[in-house]
Formats: sequence, structure tokens, C-alpha cells
Amino acid sequence: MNYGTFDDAAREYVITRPDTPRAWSNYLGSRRYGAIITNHAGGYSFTRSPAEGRFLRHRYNAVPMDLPGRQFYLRDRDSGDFWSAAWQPVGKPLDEFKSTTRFGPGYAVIESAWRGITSEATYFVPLDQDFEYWRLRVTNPGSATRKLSVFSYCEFTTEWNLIQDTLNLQYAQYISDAVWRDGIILASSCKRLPEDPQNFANHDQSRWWWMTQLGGTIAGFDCEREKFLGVYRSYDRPEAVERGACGNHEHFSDNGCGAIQSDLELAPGESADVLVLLGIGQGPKAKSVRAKFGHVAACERELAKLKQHWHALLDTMQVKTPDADFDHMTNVWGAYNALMTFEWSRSCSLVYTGDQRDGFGFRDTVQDFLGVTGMMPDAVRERMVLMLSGQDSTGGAQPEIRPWSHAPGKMKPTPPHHYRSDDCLWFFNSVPAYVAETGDVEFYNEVVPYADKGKDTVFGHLRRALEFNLTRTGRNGLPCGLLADWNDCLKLGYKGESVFVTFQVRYGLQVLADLAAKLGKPKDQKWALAELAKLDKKIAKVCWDGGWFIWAIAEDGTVFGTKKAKEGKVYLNTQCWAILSGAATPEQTDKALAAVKKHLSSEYGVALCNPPFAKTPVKVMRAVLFNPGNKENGGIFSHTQSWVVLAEIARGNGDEAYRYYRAFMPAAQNDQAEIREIEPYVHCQSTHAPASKKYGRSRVPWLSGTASWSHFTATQHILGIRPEIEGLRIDPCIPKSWPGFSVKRVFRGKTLHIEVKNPRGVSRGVKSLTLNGTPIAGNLLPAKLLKNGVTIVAELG
Ligand code: IFM
Repeated sequence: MNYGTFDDAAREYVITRPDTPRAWSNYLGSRRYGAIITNHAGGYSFTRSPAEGRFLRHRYNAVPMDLPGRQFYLRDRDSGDFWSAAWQPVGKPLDEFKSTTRFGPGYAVIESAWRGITSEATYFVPLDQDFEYWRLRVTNPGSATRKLSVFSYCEFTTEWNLIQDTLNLQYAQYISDAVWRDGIILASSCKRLPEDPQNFANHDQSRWWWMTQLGGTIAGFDCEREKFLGVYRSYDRPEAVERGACGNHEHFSDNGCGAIQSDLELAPGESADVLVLLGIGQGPKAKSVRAKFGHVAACERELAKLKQHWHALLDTMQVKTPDADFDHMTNVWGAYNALMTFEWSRSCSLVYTGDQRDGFGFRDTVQDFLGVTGMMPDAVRERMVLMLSGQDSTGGAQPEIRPWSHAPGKMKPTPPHHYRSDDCLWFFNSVPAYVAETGDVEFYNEVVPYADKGKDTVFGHLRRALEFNLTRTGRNGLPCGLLADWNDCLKLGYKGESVFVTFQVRYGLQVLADLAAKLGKPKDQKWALAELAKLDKKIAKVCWDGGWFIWAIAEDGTVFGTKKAKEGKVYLNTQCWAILSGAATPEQTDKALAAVKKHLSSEYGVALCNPPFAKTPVKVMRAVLFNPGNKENGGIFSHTQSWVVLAEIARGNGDEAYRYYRAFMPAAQNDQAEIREIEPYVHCQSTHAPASKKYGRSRVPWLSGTASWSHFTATQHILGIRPEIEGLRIDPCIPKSWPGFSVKRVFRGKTLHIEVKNPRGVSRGVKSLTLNGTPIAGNLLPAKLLKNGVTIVAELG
């Protein structure tokens, strides 16, 4: 069953049935002014930080899950009948109430029809502004005049700190107020305190926001929640709407809200607009924004600018393949998902609280670069420097970087027992990808401070990262897992050894050796190759269990991931990374992938391990606390799915790689959305595996490491359009049944048209390559030949 369709021409997903299995969401704005919106106009708004700058309230896991949000209620003044511009919260019967939601990059449009009145509510945050628009266009297509009232509604926080606002009511319910001045609701928290904009996290300062409405006759307002809703009611039946009139109540302590009433009279065929502007700042700011942006033409102009901005980013790469689902993801939603993940990290959604996850988690952020480097190389560079400056002089990383309080060179060193083992190793994936995209080889020589003290070149940071792991080894000489490797649930004891990190280190040593050769650093090259040889000996001795690679070795010598083990016998990550790091022999590669297929793969993706843990002590394997087949306890962890795809690609198996890719590709499940339940246009953190009682259900949409890796994998490894320092490699690995595909790619500012033909039905291997008709030897297009508008034709065979 589907609840909507992809409209790639408009770059939108259109929800055609509003009763989606869960509320489906989209993002508005940027870190400057950000917001979440659902297909029921649920969601919240914040500035800079969803945890520290929250001014529209959202109660996590409430019933229903996404309200109140930003509502428009419509009321017929003759009959007294009322409804909402989205299906919820009023929830009129769906045999009569019609509604669709169009989600596009940075905006939402909710269209509805009820008893002869149609409406279109558009929500977005204009580029580089501190406010949001809600525009409601109401139309009377009927033959009689209609008298309507429109009520806007949103719920304010009292404290901009989410936890204080939600939990500490003995304090937070006495600090806020809101007044009505010159047609504007002026809301504040702690207004007698000075503002302290330089110190954003300081709670002891005043915060200000505002809301205004234009269109129709402004007939009233309410700023106190209980006055608008009534005490024993909810969002489906607000007292003011039922009565047909706001009560003009200002807010003082307790709970604030923004509700403004516009009365309309629509002749047959007539339309009218109601415009809400909601933003941060005080009265003068509100007035100047209203003067400049408070009319429909400005709203339309700003929406057009916003679309242009996002479309330009997506235009970096547009593909046409035989799989429409792949194209929906690659051209629009996979790219946009990666961009949103880069923007928000793990800080805000309907699921993430943003409290402990307000900054940039180290390992996640460094991986998030991979999917967006082609679209926004400058932003990636800037954030990469930030993250490199979060590496301690030991070579390990600070667990989280909060840009507003991060002071490179002056941070307290991370306590030794807080280090994760994988954090800085992700730089070996993301830094070369950035340099390959841009050709900015000089980046390796840029000097960046360490978080605590000292500084080094980017190349020096990379070497220091490897030294960190090579000097923290366990009883077999393999790198320790420390507090955790990629897997947060791995508790091996601080000196336990992570085979996953061992392979990451191997990968890093190889990257560093190659880089050192390119940059003319023979000493570093020699060092890396010598360390690699030593590590390979240990890998050969310790890590292979006959049929697959082991998982890890605990401090006490217990080996995880063996054929003898009853729980967690086969672990996905070490099979994949043995292959990706080059550690696996061809025979091991085949066996490891066969084990993945046999023990872990399913219709909806590959489980992280199998069988799940049940009796292993939680101190050793925290995953045991999750239900079997969920998350790290043998769930289908979406982040890791691309690694299987890449491992299959490494052995040239395009059919199997693609089968794995489609299994977790959201768009491929659009027609069984009732199984996955969450948004079919974005990735999720995990899916219940066959061992779970809810096999196939996916949870935690939008923000996870999945978006970045899957977009990278699709574009650079399945389609194989892969930047390298010297130029662009054309190296697809596709299903044999694909007759070919075409790509428009912007590379270093030049637009390239690439046609890949597959007349012999192979998966891999470029047989011939031409550039504007001239043959090119091999499959690397030299950068200097890549002029704007060139046509490249590759034939596989
Ligand atoms: O790798 C982690 C990530 O940092 C946060 N979510 C869970 C993943 C696996 O444990």
C-alpha cells in the first residue's frame, strides 16, 4: 500500500493519504532558524540549537506524536462547523475530507478540501532570515458567498532550554509572557534580564520572539494557551474556534501560545490569503520584518529563492537509470537527506531530543561529509577544519564538538577513559574524498590546532590519528576498542580489542602511505607501510575464524563472533571492513560474503549480527538490552548497509551489491509503506530484523549515518562516477540487466554529460571511454580535459 508518490519534476514527495502510519516529517530552515514540520503541520521551531533555542514547543512521544505544531483552523461563521487546514488535529472523516501534502526541500504545502472550501497552507523559512512563513490561501469554488474565520495557532515554550521548559515547571511557568502590540504578539522569556547573544547557552538572559498575521479582518488574538484551547480540551476542539472568537488574552506566566483570528468573506470563486510571520527578536525587528516581508508577493518571491537554492544543490548530480526508485533517491531525496543530516547532525527530529545531541558527535559528523562533498565542498571544508580542531594532541577525539563553546587549543583534554577508538579514523574516508572532489591538495598542508594544545598540518593530524590507535593495543597487539568502536554497544573492557577498528587502521595506513607517496613524504610512507606489514601479520594470526572474520576480543580474552559462539556468531561490520580495508584474501572475501548472505541478509536488509544476544552480560555487550532483532542487537542497522554494498562492489558483483542496496532503499518500499511505516523518501536508523516480532518496521527517520554513506555509495560506487585528485574515474558496478545510464555531474565547476552503455550485460569494466568523441585510455578522465559541457561516453564490456 502507498500513501504517496514521488514527483521528481517538482522535486517533491506528495502524500496523498493523510492517515500515514506515523506522522511523516520534513525540515525547514537552517541552523540559524530551523524547524520541523509534519504532514499534519505538527513540529517545532528553534534558533541555533534545538535544545537551547527552542521557542515552539513539542512534547516528544506525545499522543498524537507531532501536535500542536503550526495550525490553521477554519470555521464557517454561518454553520459553526470547523476543521483544520491539515487533516489533523480536527480529523474530519476521510471519506469526505481530502488532503495532500507536498514536501519539497525546505518547504511543505498542505492542500485540503472540506465542504466546498479548499485551502493551501505553505510553510517555509526564507533563506538567511530569522522568521518563518505560514501562508494560507483559502478558496471558495462554490456558488454562494462563504463567511469564514481563520485561526492560526502554535504553542510557545517558556524557557528556550528544552528540558527546563518541559520538566522544570516550578521555575519555567513563571518566567514568560506575551503581549499584543500593533497587531503583533511579542513573546518573551526572562525579559527583565539582559540579552547575551555572544553566550548563547547562558540561560540567564532574555529571549524574544514574535508572531503576526495579515489578511482578512484581524478579529482577535490569544496568547494564553488555556484561554484558546480551554482547560479540558485538546487541539482537535479549541474553545475559541468552537465559539468563533478569540478572547484577546495576553499571556503572563503558565503557558503561552500564538493564536490570531482573521475573518474572511469569500464571494463565489474568490480566494483570499492569510499570512503568518513568526520569528525571533523584539518589537522593532518584528515591525521591520513585517514591513518588508508581510505581503504575498514577498512570500512568493522568497519561496522561489528557496527552491532555486535547493535545486541548484541537487543539480550537482542528476541521473537517469533504469530504476526509477534509485533516481528518486539519487536525484532528490537521498541527496537532500544527506544535506539535512550534514546540517542537523543528530540534533533534531520528532525522535531525537537534541539535548545530549546538540553539537556535532565526532564520528557521525566526520562520516556525514561523504554524502555532501560534491554539493557543498566549501561548507565541508569549513566543518572538516572544525572537526580536525576537535582532535586532541593524543590523536584521539573530543566526543562532541559544540561550535558555540569550542575553543581550539584551549579545550580540556578528553579523559583517557572517554576516548572512542574509531572517531578520527573516519577522516581517512572523508578527507581524501574532499580533496578528490576539489583538487585542493594543499589542504593536507593546512595547519590546524589540536583541541587541547599544539597544532599540525592536516596530514599530521591523520598520522597522529593512526598513532593513537597503534599505541593503544591489547594482548594480541590489535587496536583497543576503548569506550566504543563504531558500535556504541561494544563493551570489551578498555583494553579489549576491536577487529573493526583494526581494519579501519589498516585502511588508514594504506591511505596514508599512498598519500605520503603523492605528497613526497618518503619517511611517512615507509612508516605507514611498515606498520601495515606488522598489522597484517596480526590480522592473519588472530582475526579469521575459518568461515568468517571474528568480531572482537574482550579484555579477558573472550572472542566474539566465532562459529562456536551461541550469540552474535556472525558480525556484519568486520566482514565488510576486512574487504574494504584490503585485509581479506580473495578466498576470505568470498567466504565472508557468503556468511553474510547466509546468516544475516533478509528482504529488508542485512542484520548487524546473528543470532541476537540474550544471555551475554550487559557489561560486555550492551546490545543485549535491546529486544532481539532491534538496533545493535541484531537489527538491520541502516548505516552499515552501504558497507555490504561496497564489499560486494569490491569483488565486482554488481547484481548482489544492487540487491543489497534496494533492500534498504526507502523509495523501493513506497508501495509497502504500511510495513516500513516511516517516511518512504528518507533513510532511517534501523529496521526490525527477522529476529524481531516487528520484522520490517523501520524507526528513527532522517538523521543517521545512513544518508551520507548511501548517497556516496550510489553515486561514487554503483554509478562509479568517482572523483580522484587527478580527475574523474568512471567505474560503475551495476546490475547486469541495466542497459546503461546517464549522468549530469558538476565537477570542479564544470558540467559534464556522461553516458554509460552496457551492451554486453556486464556489471563492471570500462571497455572504451571517449570525451567529445576522442578516445581516452583507461577509465580516468584527466581533470585538465574536463571542460564545461563535455560529453563522455563509456562502454562497459
Ligand atoms: O555509530 C553509532 C553512532 O555514532 C550513533 N548511533 C549508533 C551507531 C552504532 O552504535
